Amino acid sequence: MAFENLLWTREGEVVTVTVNRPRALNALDQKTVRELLQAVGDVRRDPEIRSLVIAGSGDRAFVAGADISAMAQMEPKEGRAYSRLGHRLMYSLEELEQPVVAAVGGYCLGGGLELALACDFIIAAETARFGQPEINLGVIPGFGGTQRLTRRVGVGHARELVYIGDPIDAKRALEVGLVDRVVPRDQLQEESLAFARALAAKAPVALSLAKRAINSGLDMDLASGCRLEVEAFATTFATEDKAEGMRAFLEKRPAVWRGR
Ligand code: CO8
Repeated sequence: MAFENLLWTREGEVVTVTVNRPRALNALDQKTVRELLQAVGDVRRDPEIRSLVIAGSGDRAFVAGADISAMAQMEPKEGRAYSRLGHRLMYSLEELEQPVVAAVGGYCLGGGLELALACDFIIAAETARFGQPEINLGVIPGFGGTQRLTRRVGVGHARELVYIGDPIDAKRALEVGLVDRVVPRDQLQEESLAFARALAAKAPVALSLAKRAINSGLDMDLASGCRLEVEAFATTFATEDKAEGMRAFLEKRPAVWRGR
């Protein structure tokens, strides 16, 4: 786990990956995006890891966007490649079997908001600020913001954030459904970890199937999504955890999940 721009910490079944470029407010250059892809791959390959938290180092930012000094030099060809690289990262988070929590303190802008939107949950400090300011740079969101933001907050709020580019505070982000909960800044780390631990304590196969059904279902019509759910539901019946979960209920004791 040797990363230049990330910190990797593990506490039991929960890993925290922290974007660590505080001098650039944790802006995502290509190296950082590649390292995040590698870190997500490391989590995917380790079934003992049951949930992932993504955070930003320092007090000021989660991630203040893609790296503007790098993008300033880019021609369309490099811009396309950078955008594709970012999309690979966001898909890798959505397709990860383990649930992912974004712990957002400070600025969460542009590519940083797109990173948070690819996570299953967004927990925000009261001091967090969210926005898609790309319009003010003469570009548009390029790591999935026009799509995932719209799916998350609806077309009206997404248009305003993307067309106007002004950031919103955590309270407003909660009102529009962009974030899942808001906590005091000094409790962000502990609250995010506690939530990740609660996720880690659930039946892992069932949770990953629920994640896949919800994420894939978002792109389907209702009937196709329900067919997907039937198959995912049936798959849980082939797991040891299903037998254990129901037996434990009937025996009035807590279940012990094996992830099989
Ligand atoms: N990229 C590179 N460096 C950054 C970024 C960034 N996104 N954000 C901040 N920094 C750097 C600053 O340049 C500054 O560096 P230095 O000290 O060397 O001058 C340092 O971080 C601290 O920033 P500020 O001095 O500006 O701090 P302030 O408190 O005055 O302002 C802000 C904080 C409001 C967050 C301000 O820094 C800002 O507006 N940052 C840019 C935010 C932004 O526009 N983000 C969107 C970028 S575009 C994007 O994310 C597109 C995603 C899709 C990419 C598709 C690929 C093609």
